[in-house]
Amino acid sequence: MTITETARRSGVRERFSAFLAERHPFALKPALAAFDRGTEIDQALREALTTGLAIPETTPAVSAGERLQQAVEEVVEACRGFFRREEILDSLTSDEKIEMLRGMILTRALDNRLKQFFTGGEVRWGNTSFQGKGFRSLGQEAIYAAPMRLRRGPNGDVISPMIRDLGAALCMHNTPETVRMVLSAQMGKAGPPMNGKDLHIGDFQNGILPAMAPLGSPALTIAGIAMAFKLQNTQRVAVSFIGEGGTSLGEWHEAINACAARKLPAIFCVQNNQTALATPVPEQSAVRVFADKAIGYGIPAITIDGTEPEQIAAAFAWAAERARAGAGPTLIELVAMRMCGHAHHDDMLYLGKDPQASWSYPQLTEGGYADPTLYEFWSHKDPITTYAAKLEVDIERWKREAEELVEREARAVIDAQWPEPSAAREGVFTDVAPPPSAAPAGEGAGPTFDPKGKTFLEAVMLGVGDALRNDPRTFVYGEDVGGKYGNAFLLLRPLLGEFGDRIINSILSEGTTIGVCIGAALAGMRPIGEIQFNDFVATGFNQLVNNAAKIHYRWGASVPMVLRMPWGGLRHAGPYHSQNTEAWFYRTPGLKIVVPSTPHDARALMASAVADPDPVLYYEHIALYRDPRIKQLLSDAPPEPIPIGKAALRRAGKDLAIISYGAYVHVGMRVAEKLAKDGIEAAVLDLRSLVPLDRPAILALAQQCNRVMIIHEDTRTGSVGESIAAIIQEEAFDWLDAPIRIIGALDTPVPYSPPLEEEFLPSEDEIEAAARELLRY
Ligand SMILES: Cc1ncc(C[n+]2csc(CCOP(=O)(O)OP(=O)(O)O)c2C)c(N)n1
Repeated sequence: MTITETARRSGVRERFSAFLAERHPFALKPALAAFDRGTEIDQALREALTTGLAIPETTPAVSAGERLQQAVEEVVEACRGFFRREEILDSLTSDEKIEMLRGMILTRALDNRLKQFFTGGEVRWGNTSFQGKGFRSLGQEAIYAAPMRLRRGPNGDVISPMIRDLGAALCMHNTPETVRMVLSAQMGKAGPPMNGKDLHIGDFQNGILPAMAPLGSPALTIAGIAMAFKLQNTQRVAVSFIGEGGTSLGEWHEAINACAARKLPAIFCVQNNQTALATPVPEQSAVRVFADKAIGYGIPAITIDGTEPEQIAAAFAWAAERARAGAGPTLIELVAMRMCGHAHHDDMLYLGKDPQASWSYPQLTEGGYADPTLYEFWSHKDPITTYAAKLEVDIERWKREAEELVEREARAVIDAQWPEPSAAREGVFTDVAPPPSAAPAGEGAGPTFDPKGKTFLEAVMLGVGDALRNDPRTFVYGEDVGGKYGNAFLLLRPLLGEFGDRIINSILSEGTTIGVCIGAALAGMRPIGEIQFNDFVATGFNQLVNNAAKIHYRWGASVPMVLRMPWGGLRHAGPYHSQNTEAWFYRTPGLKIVVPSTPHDARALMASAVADPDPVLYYEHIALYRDPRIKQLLSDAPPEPIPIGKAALRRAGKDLAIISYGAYVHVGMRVAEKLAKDGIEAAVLDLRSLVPLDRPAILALAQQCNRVMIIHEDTRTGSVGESIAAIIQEEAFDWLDAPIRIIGALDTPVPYSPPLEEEFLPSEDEIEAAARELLRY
């Protein structure tokens, strides 16, 4: 890199010095010397920083020479980045500069109007005023500049604004519709972004991923979108924003690590505004600057004044160039200060007095929790007045124009309809098929068991193979699934030869597995995620229950992903490799759950799950994987998909209904066979799906048999069985001749030792005895 004209401009030397002092202080002297000589900086730096000392290895198997070389190259790369950003700064056009200034003005006008909505009582719901709930951005309007040089508009880059980033959203799509969308979000009116179902802003068509309250979660969605962009080879970039408080959340770290490991096209921005909700920076983290967090992930980072729009625009443009060139993610820290409360209701606590909406910063009074020294410092760095002064323009007219625009949209929001109350019931799923009626005996049972057939494990593999073959958008993502391995059970190994590039190892993080699948699904892929053992899904719980499950209801997007969940006990595998986690998700609206019990169903339900527009949890019982008793002959061609939500009557009968799913279907069948020897005809219903539940099949069987026993491997309390019993007693009580029996495992963790696990699980004998007792009732 040679020192160019750009680098000679005034101020660059000082900025270069400051940059080095911040990020690479020991390179400051040689780099400045090279700069002053006007030489090739890389070479001069390499010479100055490389030492000829003979040092032994630093880390086992790594020589000191290698380590030092890496460090030198890192500095050279950082300097290149600095000069590239200077070139970008130099290239900003006057139109772009005006847009940034006016964009910041619009952001503040909008923030002021949101505040007025909160205090003014203009919107009424019945006899009371509705203030809405919203987040303020005073002092942080320069975030408008971040997307300036991104690809804006449909099929462009995607940003994930944090709660106070309406400026960044405006920049992505600077139209009156976006202004209205922001106002409407706070006021919960009908229409975009969320038809009143959530208070966050977003417009995915225009590259604005709707924000979420759980602050770390969208970072993983961004990782998934970046994964999709890489697989699609589109050169698009995904951008995550978070506050410095949010950087303490694990999901954020997992997202950076996942993107760094695979050099995904992502940018991570931390907005350090000095306070989380009320927690100051020193109590949040011991880092010097938040950019240092990047060191742990092997990616470059910079710290920038978050009130300087041009610096921000250049930093994001540079990071986007790196991402598009395949160099992976960058971390950008913006330092500014929130000059208002965390949200409207907090203004008073932060400032000691509730401020009026205003173009200038409010006074901090005693009793406010804001730090007075910091507040004093930042009150001289208002990004709007500072930038207007730099550009030497009078902004009064633009302020009025922004106010007028915002007012027009605010009026439209005041006049807008409330959402129809019935909308509260709608949109949990993209697609809910009408509940199918109960299958007649035998139908849907699939081929009979045959020792020459395929195992359950092979059937799952075939199902995944069918999906990979049928649809190039499908890919598999999970821990240890790829490379030469093929998952912890070697289930995927036969597919590695044909689909190795689409069976991708995730980092060891369930949150990442799920979050990446969500983001990739939103970006047009058809991911099949895998949780190595379903017990570990707890680490990714938030992604399932707060992210995947709620997206369609909140903002209407489909999340067509499958999450494979190897599951269950019966193998003496202890409390962390045996659990039944289905009930955790059964009661979470927005997740579908399938629980195949035979090889045929496993393959056919995989086809349905992959084709489904909603997130589907696919539970595959580990004890069935290699069970020789349930092998089935499967055709080469993929089977007809089984509609999700359709149970199978495995055995017809009129005396007793046994309802089950997963491995316990086979226990139920064995008990039914024993009862049959005494002339008792027990029917066995295999649910196959838990969500949607085949209620008609359950109720029809209860009405036909008049006695019902629900058996499952899961612990009893709060189980799916208890829920089904409640449905039957509510809707088929008149047909019952006996109380419903639910048989599940003990309400304890799953114990390890064989005698303990046997005691824990419901046994065949116990189930048979309960059945006979029911029949005697
Ligand atoms: C996971 C999670 N925990 C807690 C909260 C409640 N909460 C909302 S904003 C906030 C502070 C966020 O601080 P920071 O990330 O620094 O962003 P800032 O609000 O300062 O812009 C908290 C604790 C939340 N939204 N999400």
